[in-house]
Amino acid sequence: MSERSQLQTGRTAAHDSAFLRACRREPVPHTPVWFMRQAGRSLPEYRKVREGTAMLESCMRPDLVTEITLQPVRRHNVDAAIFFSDIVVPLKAIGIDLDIKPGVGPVVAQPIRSRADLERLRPLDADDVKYVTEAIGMLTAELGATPLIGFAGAPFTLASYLVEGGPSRNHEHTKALMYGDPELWADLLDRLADITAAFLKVQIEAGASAVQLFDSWVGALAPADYRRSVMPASAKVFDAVADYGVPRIHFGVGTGELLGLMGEAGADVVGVDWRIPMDEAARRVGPGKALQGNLDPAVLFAGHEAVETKAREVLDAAAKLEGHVFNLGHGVLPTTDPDALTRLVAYVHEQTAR
Ligand code: 1CP
Repeated sequence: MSERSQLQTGRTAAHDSAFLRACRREPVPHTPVWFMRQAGRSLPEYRKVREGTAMLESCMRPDLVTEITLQPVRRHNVDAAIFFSDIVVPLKAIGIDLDIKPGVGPVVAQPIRSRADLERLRPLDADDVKYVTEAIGMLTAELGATPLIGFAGAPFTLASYLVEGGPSRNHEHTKALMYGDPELWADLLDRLADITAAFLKVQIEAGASAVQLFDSWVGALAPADYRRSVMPASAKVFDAVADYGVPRIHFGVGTGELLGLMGEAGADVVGVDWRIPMDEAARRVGPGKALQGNLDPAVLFAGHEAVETKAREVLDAAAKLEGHVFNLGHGVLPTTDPDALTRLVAYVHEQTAR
């Protein structure tokens, strides 16, 4: 089979999956479930295959990426796989000097804060990330009817790592640039939008059935600032991949006040953290979009009875949604008991079987 027809077969096989149907707001056989950060972290089999290989190096090895992406699908019976990579991979691929430090996260050697620094952000070409295309080809062949979610960091969240130089609580350098030099800020976000769009296109063209834009830290902004300084760049990313017709998911943490605008930016599915109930989130997002969420990841430490009670609350609040993808309100915490995740998937499937 040619590469192209293999890709068509992969996406066609996944087309009627519960996950893609829910994203399209079509009737589903059961509420689909997947977990942000399901690949890696809490799984002993992940720690084993990662032994002796640095995080970024793992992301560039198609054999490892394939294995790590498949691990949670095998173990938990989730309804979708998420591609194992990181939001900073495309930045590394265009030559930004950065590393992912264990226990810390992405660290950038020379933060980007001036107009001259912008020149280091050249456009991303598919050839810069051949290992991504290769890994997704291997993965879709293995996954069959299970859809693969591709992802990227949104311009604001990427900018926050680039401008701060690493993880940040208050994003003060990022906000200083945003408020202090709006023109430079807009140019920075525009360049990041192009890089992000190119990275998502590579993943879709290689066979990803859906994409998620992670704007993890954008909840640090007020709605007016989001609308003025961030939304145009995120909207550019969503527009750039609209014609592929694959569902586009948009997620951030602490974004209760931004949900309407995040939907407006162009997503088909809006991710919700655990701070507001799903019915209230649906009211804020408005009609015509599916929602994803929103069990507090910390609930998984409370024992199965509590997990069931809290998962039932999520399902009840989501009962009238046009489309619901069950997920956590943020990523799986590293010390989570993997069995708690497996049981949660089974519980949601059983409770929602139609
Ligand atoms: O979801 C999955 O299972 C796929 C793998 C994945 C994803 C979707 C990884 C692997 N990273 C991401 C996205 C990502 N990376 C986000 C958005 C999601 C979120 O909000 O959690 C963010 C903000 C990052 C940046 C990042 N990379 C952090 C957070 C640092 C901070 O600011 O607090 C960290 C710790 C990393 C490293 C990383 N990425 C992925 C893994 C498995 C790890 C840990 C690797 C290690 O140290 O061995």
